[in-house]
Amino acid sequence: MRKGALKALLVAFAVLAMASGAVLYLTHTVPLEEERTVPVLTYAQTGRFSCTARLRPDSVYQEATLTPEGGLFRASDVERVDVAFAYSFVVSEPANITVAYELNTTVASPAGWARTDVTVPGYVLSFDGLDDYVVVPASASLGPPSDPMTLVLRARPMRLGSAWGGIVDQGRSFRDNFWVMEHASEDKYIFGLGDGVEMWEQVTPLLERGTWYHLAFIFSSTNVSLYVDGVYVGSWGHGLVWRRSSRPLVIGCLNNLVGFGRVDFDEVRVYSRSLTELEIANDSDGRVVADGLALWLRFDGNAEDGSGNGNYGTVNGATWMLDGSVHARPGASPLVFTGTSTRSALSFSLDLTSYAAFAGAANQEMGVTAQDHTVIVTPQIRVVAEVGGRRIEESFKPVLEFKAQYGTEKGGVLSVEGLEHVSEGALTRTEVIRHMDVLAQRYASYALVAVSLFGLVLTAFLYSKGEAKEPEVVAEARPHRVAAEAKPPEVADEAKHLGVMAAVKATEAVPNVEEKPVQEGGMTVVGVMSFDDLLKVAEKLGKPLQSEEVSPAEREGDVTRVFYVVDGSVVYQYPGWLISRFSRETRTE
Ligand SMILES: [Ca+2]
Ligand SMILES: [Ca+2]
Repeated sequence: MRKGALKALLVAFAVLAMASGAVLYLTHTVPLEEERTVPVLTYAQTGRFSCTARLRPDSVYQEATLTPEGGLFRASDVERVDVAFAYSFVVSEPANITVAYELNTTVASPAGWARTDVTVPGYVLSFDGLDDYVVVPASASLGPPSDPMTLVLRARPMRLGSAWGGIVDQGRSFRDNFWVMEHASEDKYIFGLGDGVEMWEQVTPLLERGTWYHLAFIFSSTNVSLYVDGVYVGSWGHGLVWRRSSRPLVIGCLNNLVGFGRVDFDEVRVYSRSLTELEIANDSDGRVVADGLALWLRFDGNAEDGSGNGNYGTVNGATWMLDGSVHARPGASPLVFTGTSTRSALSFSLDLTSYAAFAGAANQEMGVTAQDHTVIVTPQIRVVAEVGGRRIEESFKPVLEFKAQYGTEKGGVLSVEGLEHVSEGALTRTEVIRHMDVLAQRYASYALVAVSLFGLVLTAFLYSKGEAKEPEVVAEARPHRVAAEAKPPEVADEAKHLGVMAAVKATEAVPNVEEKPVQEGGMTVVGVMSFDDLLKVAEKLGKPLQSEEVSPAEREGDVTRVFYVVDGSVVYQYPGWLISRFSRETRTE
C-alpha cells in the first residue's frame, strides 16, 4: 500500500520534472534581451518641380504656355521651359538648418555622348505683394537723380490682385524723381517721372507673369526709354519739367508704403548716366557695366551695395530665393533657417531649343544618328541640420528629365518625368530592451524544475529504501554449530597462511594433524590440515564442530572464520577462511 503510493508519486514527479524541463527549454528559446533601434530624430525632404513651356509665337497651340500635366509637348513648338523647384525640409525637433544648392544640367544621347553643366544658383529677393519691401535711404550718390540716369534691374512679375503694385519708386506721390509699377487688373506696366504736380505715365509692352526680364529704363528731362532683355523697345518724349530731389529709394512698393507689388527682384542698379544700347545689351548677358554705378543691389543673400557707395538697403519681409538662371557670386552665403522646417525655392529656365541644336551638332560631330536626347536636371540640395549636438547631413538629388524624341508619328515630342520627390530619414540610437515577462517565466520554470526534482529524488529515496534488500548474512559474531554437511568454499590463497599452528595430541583417530601442537592459554591447539579432517575429528570424538570469527591483529579489518572441535584441554582447529575484508563496520551497524 505505502510502496504503491510512493511508486505513483515517483511517476508523477518524473512526469512533472520532464514537463518543467520542457517549459524551461521553451522559456530559453525566447531571448531575454533584445537590441532595438530607436529613432531620435526624423526628418523628411520634399521636392516638387513645376514647369511651364513657353511656346513659339507661330506654334500650333492656341496658348502661349503649356504645363506638363499631359506629360507631352510638341518639341518643335517649345521655345524654352521655365522650371520651378520647391524644396522643404521638415525635422521633428527644432534645428539650425543650412541649405545649399547646386544645379546640374546634363544633355545626353543614347548615342553615347553627354555634357553636364554645373552651376551654383544665385539668390534673388522675392516680394509677396502684401507688405514686403526694401528701402535704401537717401544719399548723396543716389539723389537727386542725374539727368539723364539709368535704372537697370532683373524682375519677375508675379502679381497678386492689387490694382497698383510698386516695383521701384524714388518719387514722392509721383511728384519727384521716377517710378516703375505694375497695374494688375489692366495687365500693364507703368513707368514715369515727377513734374512736381502730376504723374507722367507710359504703358509698356505686356510682360508675362512668372518670367524673368532684364529691364533698363533711361530717364531724362526730355524723354524716357525702355529696353527689355537688352533690346530697345521705345523712347517717349514727355515735355514735363522733371523735378529731382534726394529721396529714399523703395523697392517692392510705392514710396509712401502702399501698392505692394508681387515681384521677384535681382541685380537692381542705378547709374548716374545714360547707358548705351550696347552696354544695356551686354548687361542683359551678365556683363555688368561698372562705369557710373550709383547703386548696385546684388541681392546675394543681403541688400548690400556693390557699387562701393555704401547705399545699403534694408529688407522688410522679402524672402531670399535661389535662382538657377542667376549664378551665385563668390561669397554668397547659404540659406540659414532655425526651426522645424525650411522652405526654399529654385527657379531656372531651360532653353530646350538650344539643347536640341547642341544635340544635332554633337551627333554630327560624332558621326552618329540619334532620334532622341534627354535633358536631365538635377538640383543637389545639401542640408545640414544641427539639433542639440546631433547633426544631420543630407544630400538630396531630385531628377527632372525632359526626353526629346524625333521622327515620331506626331513629329518631335517632349515628355517630362520626375515632378515629385520625397526622401525620409532618421537619426537613431540602439538600446537594449530586457523582457521582464520572459525573466519571470524563467524564474517560474526554475522553481518548477527544482520542486519536481526534489520530489523525484525524495520519493526515489523513500521507494528504494522500501525495496532495499536485507544485508547478506556472511558472518556472525558469535560461535555457532555448523551442520555436518556444511561445505566451506574454496579457501582463498591469502587465507592459507593465516592458519594457526596446531598442537598435536597424538591420536591415531586424527588423520592429518600438524606435527607440532601449540600451547595457548593452557589449551593445546592442534592444527588440522583440512576441513574434512576436522569433521572426522569431531565425529571420532563425538564433539560438536564449532566456529568463530576472528580478526587477526596484524590484519586489521580482516575477519576470518575458524572452525574447531574442543576435546577437554585440546582444541582441534582448522584455520578457516577469510570471510570479510574492510567491510565489517558498515555491515554491523
Ligand atoms: Ca510679407
Ligand atoms: Ca542675386
